[in-house]
Amino acid sequence: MSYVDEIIEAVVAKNPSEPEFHQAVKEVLNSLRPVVDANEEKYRKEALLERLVEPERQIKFRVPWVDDKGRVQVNTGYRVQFNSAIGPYKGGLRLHPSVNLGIIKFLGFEQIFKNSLTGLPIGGGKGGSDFDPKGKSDREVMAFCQSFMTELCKYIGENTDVPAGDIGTGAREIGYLYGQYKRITGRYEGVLTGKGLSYGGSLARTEATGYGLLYLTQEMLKMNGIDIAGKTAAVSGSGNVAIYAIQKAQQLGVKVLTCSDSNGWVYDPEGIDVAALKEIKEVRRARLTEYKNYRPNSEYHEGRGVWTVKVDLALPCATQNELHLEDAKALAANGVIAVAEGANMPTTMEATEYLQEQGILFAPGKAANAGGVATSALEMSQNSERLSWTFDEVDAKLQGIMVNICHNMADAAERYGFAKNYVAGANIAGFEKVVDAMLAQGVV
Ligand code: NDP
Ligand code: 2IT
Repeated sequence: MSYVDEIIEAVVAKNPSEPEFHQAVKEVLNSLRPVVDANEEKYRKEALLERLVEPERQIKFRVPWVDDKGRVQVNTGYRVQFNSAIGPYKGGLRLHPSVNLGIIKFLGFEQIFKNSLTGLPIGGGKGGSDFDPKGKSDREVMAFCQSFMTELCKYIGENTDVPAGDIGTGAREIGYLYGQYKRITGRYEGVLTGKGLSYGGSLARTEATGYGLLYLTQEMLKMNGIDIAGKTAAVSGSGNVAIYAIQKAQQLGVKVLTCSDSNGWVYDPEGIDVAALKEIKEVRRARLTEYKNYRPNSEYHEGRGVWTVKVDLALPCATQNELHLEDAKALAANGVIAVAEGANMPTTMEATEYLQEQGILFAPGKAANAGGVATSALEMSQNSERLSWTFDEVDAKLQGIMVNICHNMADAAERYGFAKNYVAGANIAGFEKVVDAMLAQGVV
C-alpha cells in the first residue's frame, strides 16, 4: 500500500466519528501523492505524514456560564494546536452548535497549509465551542466569552498561539475575550487578532477575507485571460466573509445576485444591497427575511437554492459542505466559469471533482480565503512594532499576498504536471514550506 493510503487508513481508524477531519486529510494527502512518492523513503523514515496528521496538542475544556434567567449553562471549549513548524499557532475560534472535535481538527489541519501559503510565519491552529451566540443577549455572550477565556488563557499568547474570529465570533466576541485575557494575565499584547481599532486591531482586517477572496478570484481569471468586470456572481452566506466579498465584487464591477443564511436565501436581480445587508446582519443581528423590506423587487426563498441561479462566478462563503454534487451540476449547466471558496471546505469532494472535470476554474478555500489570516498576521506585526498602518497600506499588502498565492498555487500545479488543478497546487505549495521546516527541526 502506498504511504499516503496507509496514512489515510490510519487516520480514519484512529479518529472515528470525525468525517470532516477525514475529508480534509484525504483531500490534502491525495493531492500530495507525487511529492510524497518522490520522497517516500525520507518521509517514512521521519514519520513525516504520521506527525503531520497528529495535532501537536488538543485542549478540551468545560465552559460554565450563567444565563439571563440565572440558570447555569455548560458548553465545551476546544483549542487544537496543530502544527507550529513555521510559526506560532494561528487560527480562528468558531462558536456554533455544530462544533465538535472533528470539526475543529479539520479546520486546524486546513489552517496549516493556508497559513503557509500566505508566506507569513504562522503555524496552524483552531478552536471554538458548541455555544450558539444566536439569540443570546450581550450579557450572556460576555459571560460565555469570559468563562471560555478563563481556561483558554493558560494556553495562548502572542508568541505561542493567537486566536481570532470565525463563524459566530466577530468583533463583539473578540472584545470580550480580549478584555478577560488582559484582566487575568495583566498583559496588553497581541494575543488575539480581529481586535477593535481602539485597542490594537488592524484596519482592513474586517474586510480582509472577503476582499482577499475577490483579489484572488480576479487574478485567477486574469491568468486565464478573463476579465472579472461585468460578470455575475452567486454568494452564499451573509456573515463577515460574504458581506465583504459582495462589497469588493461590486467594486470590481461584478453583479452579485444572491446571499443566504441558514434559513433561506435572497435573489436580488438588481444586485445585493450591501448597506442593507450590513444593517440587517451587523447592526440588528436579524434574519434575511428582513431584506425584502429594504429591496421590494428581491425574492426570499426558504431553504437552499443559491447555486440554482445562472451566474458566471460562484463564491460559497457560509460553511463546510454547502455546495453538493447536484449544485455543481446546476452551476455547470448554467455556464459557471469559476468557483472560489470563501468558506473552509464548502464544496464536497464529489462536487469539486465534477467542477474540475468540466474545466471550471476552482480556487480552494485554503488559498482563496487566506486573506483573513494573512491580515491577522499583519495585525500581529503592527502590534509587535506598536504602530498602526493605514487602510491603504494593509489593503495593498493583502492584494500582494493574494496575487502571490494565486501564482504560487498555479506554479506548483504546473511543476507537478497538474496544470490548472489549483487544489493540488495549493496543497503542494502550502506543504512544501511546512515539510522543509519540520524536517529541519528534527523529530519533535
Ligand atoms: P459568520 O458567522 O460571520 O457568518 C456565517 C454565515 O454562514 C452566516 O450567514 C450563517 O448563517 C451561515 N452559516 C453558518 N453555518 C451554517 C450552516 N451550518 N448552514 C448554513 N449556513 C450557515 O462567519 P464568517 O463569515 O466569518 O465565516 C464563514 C466561512 O468563512 C466559514 O467557513 C469560516 O470558517 C470561513 N472563514 C472565515 C474567515 C474570517 O476571517 N472570518 C477567514 C477564512 C475563512 P446564520 O446566521 O443563519 O447561521
Ligand atoms: O479560517 C480562517 O482562516 C479564519 N477564521 C481566520 C483566522 C485568523 O487567525 O485570522
